[in-house]
Amino acid sequence: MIGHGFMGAAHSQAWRVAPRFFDLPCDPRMSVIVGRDRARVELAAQRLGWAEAETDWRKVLGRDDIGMVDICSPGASHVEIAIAALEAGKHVLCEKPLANTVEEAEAMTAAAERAAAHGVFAMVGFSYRRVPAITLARSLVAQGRIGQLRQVRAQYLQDWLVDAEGPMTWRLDKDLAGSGSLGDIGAHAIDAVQFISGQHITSVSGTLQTLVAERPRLSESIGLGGTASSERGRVTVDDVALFTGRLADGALGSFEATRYATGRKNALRLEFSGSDGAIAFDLERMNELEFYDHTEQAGLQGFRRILVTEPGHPYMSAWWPTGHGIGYEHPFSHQVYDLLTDIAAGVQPQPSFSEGLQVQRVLEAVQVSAAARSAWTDVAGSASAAAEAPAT
Ligand code: SOE
Repeated sequence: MIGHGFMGAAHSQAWRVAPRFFDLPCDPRMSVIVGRDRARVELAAQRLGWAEAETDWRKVLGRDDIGMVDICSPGASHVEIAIAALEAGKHVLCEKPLANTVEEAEAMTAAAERAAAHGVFAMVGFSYRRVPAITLARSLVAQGRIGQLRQVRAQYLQDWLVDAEGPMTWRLDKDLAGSGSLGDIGAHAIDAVQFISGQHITSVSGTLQTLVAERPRLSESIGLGGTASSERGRVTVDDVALFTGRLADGALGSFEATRYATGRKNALRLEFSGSDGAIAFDLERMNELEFYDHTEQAGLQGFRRILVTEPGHPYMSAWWPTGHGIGYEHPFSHQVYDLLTDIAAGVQPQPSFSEGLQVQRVLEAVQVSAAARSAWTDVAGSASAAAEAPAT
């Protein structure tokens, strides 16, 4: 594993837990965790359950006992590490967004395609695809339960930046993170909409805005620790991303990603309105899915709340008795399960780097549109995108 911040901790937990709840085709060993600072990475190894700590990821790639590299470091590092790992014959799991730019994502996708020809696979970590309610939503749409999709509403709302004196972090630095709310959480909204609808976004019209231009720097600018200093850092990313998107079959979507939605902690809200029904989801109530069946008898129609905790629901037979919900961390274990199962079967795990690249193209189209005062902008490659719906 490369990186030991928020995502490093979440993925580590999944590597520890998945083998105990799922029948995996192999018994993964948590060998080495890599970080730049020796003392901190050693502490992380102990806390997160890794056998060894290392400060140079290149050394790890040369080892025969390493079969997979899990990249949880800031976006700017993804391209170099992922390509080197694939070329060294290691499978790769890479956190989203795939990269900081479309060019980087293209290079990573090309490397992944070369590696796949030799049975070495790469996957991008859009973990919310493995929230059982989201997986269920996708199958309801695929079964035609909402009919023809006409409109989508997608919001990813957080509020951890509301305090204007909150510290700078790498997530506010374009050189490290690529973009702000757009790539950090908007990427999830884009992937979830495309995954559930089975359609790509083909064109967008967007606006981006930075709300707080400067923040106090911590004595250490990357990571969780550090004390505030009097020095101030410039926020170089968007704080709010708003855009309209057209899906391949003509449905219209509104998208919002912000970390300034006071009171909303981690609300990925999705609503799909179709000719025969509708689906609604909110990550703050992640064990529930709302479904409205417009074909039911008039006067008795209404959104029904499905508690997605039955053993027959996706992934749920591995966990607790009916009604005993799961949390933020569980989809990461589902991700480990699917990843290892597909690799063992010699099948490309989803989402592939090529799907990560397509999301990156949507992000870029929003940026291009915003720079042109919201001019409608095609998502690169979207002519063929209509024919290539996201894979299951
Ligand atoms: C990881 O999947 C992630 O996107 C984080 O990078 C975000 O910051 C988080 O809030 C949602 O999950």
